[in-house]
Amino acid sequence: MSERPRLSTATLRRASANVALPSYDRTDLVPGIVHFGPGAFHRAHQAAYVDAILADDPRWAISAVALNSTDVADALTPQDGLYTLALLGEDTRYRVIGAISEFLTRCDGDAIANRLAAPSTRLVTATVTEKGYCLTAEGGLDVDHPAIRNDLSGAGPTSLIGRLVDGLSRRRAANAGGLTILSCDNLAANGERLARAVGDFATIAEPDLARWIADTVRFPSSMVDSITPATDDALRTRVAAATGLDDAWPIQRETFTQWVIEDDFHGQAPPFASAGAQIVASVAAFEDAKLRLLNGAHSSLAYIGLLLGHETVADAMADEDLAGFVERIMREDIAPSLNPTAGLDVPRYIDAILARFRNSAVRHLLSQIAWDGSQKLPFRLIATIADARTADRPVDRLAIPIAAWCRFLALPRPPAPPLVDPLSATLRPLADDVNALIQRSGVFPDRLARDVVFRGAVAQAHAKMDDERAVRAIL
Ligand code: CS2
Repeated sequence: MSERPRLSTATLRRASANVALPSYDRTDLVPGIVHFGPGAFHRAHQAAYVDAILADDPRWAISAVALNSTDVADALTPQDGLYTLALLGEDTRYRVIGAISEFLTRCDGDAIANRLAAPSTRLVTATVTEKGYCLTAEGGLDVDHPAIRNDLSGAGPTSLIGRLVDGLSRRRAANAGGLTILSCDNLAANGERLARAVGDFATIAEPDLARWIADTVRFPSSMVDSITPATDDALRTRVAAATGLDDAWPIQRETFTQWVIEDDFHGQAPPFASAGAQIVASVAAFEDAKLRLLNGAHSSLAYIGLLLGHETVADAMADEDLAGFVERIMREDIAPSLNPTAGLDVPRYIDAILARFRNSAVRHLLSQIAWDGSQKLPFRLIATIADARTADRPVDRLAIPIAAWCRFLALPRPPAPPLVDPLSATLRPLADDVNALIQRSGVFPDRLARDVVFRGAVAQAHAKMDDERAVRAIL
């Protein structure tokens, strides 16, 4: 057993001198934000921005709602919600984040609805990953999704959408006024999609409420970016050695961070700009560039890299064949799909992303990025392919990561990493036949599923991926 004290309010003063600590008095905190999904990304990204504004206004603390597992609450409640953020670099820096003032879990249904209804709550944020939105391929609420069916049956809400509508209903009854609900997930037009899902649900469950929501609740979109590898024991050991305190669940991320938020708030917005966020009239161009270039390249590296036996993004980038392929797909296939009016210097943006991927201080597992391909690929690569077909640009190179995904699905496991995907039961039987996967998985929009040019390009790439040498040869 370690002799070190565990991180908590009482032990904070014993942290090593080089650790940055909350600069505000945590006893003053009032939760003004309800956040759904306090996983690693939220704790590395939005919570760090909130941490930076609490000294100016302690009424923006976070009430963190974990919808599924109670793991985070179990680990951090004994630490009074405190955790360490490691900012990875040649000289890794450590910062204790104090922005989360309470945890609620799926057992606290009433408390969650009350928080959403409280006048002190002015902002709701969410990082529930793509699958947490329960959307159909066409973008509306999937009313056949088991969680949505359950929530519409009145059995008590379980999904993000069900919980939001439940809380908004209570807020309206309490006359607590409007609210801003801000999606922080990697979905194109994330605010619009969330608004539509909440609106669709409310229209079925409580039509009057749907009208109230449309009039009083704002759903700005936002683009979020910071590479956040999952926590492992090596991080726990490094954090304990560097801070002098044991932390059950520290978080690590690269130093780069970006948050672009659409300026569409109900009432007062938190002063996130003072913490480095960009508040802009429209985030669409930022979202497209980030999802298609960074996340599209990430998923390409993951599926092709795993077939080539690589473990991390930095390993995959050290493979010149693969790094060259990814750079070409970004510059020659993805960049032409972006809206040129965005005011973004695309070549420099690509340079910066490639440099971030090469950062060997960040040990980002390809298997982590490979999760949930059915939910991620539509935003990351499939939309780019659909645009390329409309504009009559070639799709042969873009077809290669799709074919690699298909090969990845069919790998024997073990030794391949487990298949983590909400559609795994549908995908596995289709993975031996790339045409069946494209036509019957529900992942590809009808237009592409019927498109013989696209299907032919994927089938051709797929046929040439029998072993590592063959995969390398088509890059
Ligand atoms: C990654 C993202 O795991 C993944 O799928 O592509 O989490 C990526 O690291 C972030 O979006 C970077 O902002």
